[in-house]
Amino acid sequence: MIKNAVFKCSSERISQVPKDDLRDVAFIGRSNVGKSSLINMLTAHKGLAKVSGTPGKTKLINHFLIDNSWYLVDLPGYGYARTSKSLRGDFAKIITDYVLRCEKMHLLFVLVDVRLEPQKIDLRFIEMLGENGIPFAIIFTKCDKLSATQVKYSIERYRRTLSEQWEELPEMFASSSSNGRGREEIVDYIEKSLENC
Ligand SMILES: Nc1nc2c(ncn2[C@@H]2O[C@H](COP(=O)(O)OP(=O)(O)OP(=O)(O)O)[C@@H](O)[C@H]2O)c(=O)[nH]1
Ligand SMILES: [Mg+2]
Repeated sequence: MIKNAVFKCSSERISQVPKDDLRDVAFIGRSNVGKSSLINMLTAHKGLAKVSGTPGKTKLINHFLIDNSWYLVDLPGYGYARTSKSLRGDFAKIITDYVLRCEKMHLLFVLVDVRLEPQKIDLRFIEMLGENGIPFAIIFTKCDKLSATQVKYSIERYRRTLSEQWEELPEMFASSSSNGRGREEIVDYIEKSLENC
């Protein structure tokens, strides 16, 4: 379990991220999917990461130091039209630089809104991760907004879609920042993955 979480720094580019040996666990996904909310939920710190109903809230790479031993990293979202000037392909440079080149990154979670059928932009992002050999897990957000049956159906649908391209499917978690669903499983998974290397 996470005992302590403190804001460390915001970076405009990857040359500015903390220069220590601590590893990053990062969250990416479309704007408004719930990345910042999930960080607050996992750490049980309301207001640690800034949340907003308006997409495009998180604009920088934000490092939160966890138990003095690793970082949770809140990233800007993709798929938000107003940032299109800085887009290279579909994704802003700050995102691709971090995800493809930041050596601190140890584990990446791609967040997907459980209410939506698989979205092209998420599938493209996942494909880019595959092409670059970046391992990741998927977290379905906002599960409080659907019934248990609908959540199951939606996750199955995602599995089926990914199975068309992937032989091995990534780890998947159902979450809700409103009711805390998924907290233990996700934190356990992170802690095991940090122990294992
Ligand atoms: N019901 C419900 N609402 C959520 C959940 N997670 C996030 N939200 C809401 O979704 C909106 C966006 O949440 P954020 O955490 O700011 O999303 P983000 O992915 O960080 O967005 P950007 O920083 O703009 O990329 C806010 O209004 C949140 O309250 C959830 O699990 N359940
Ligand atoms: Mg955010």
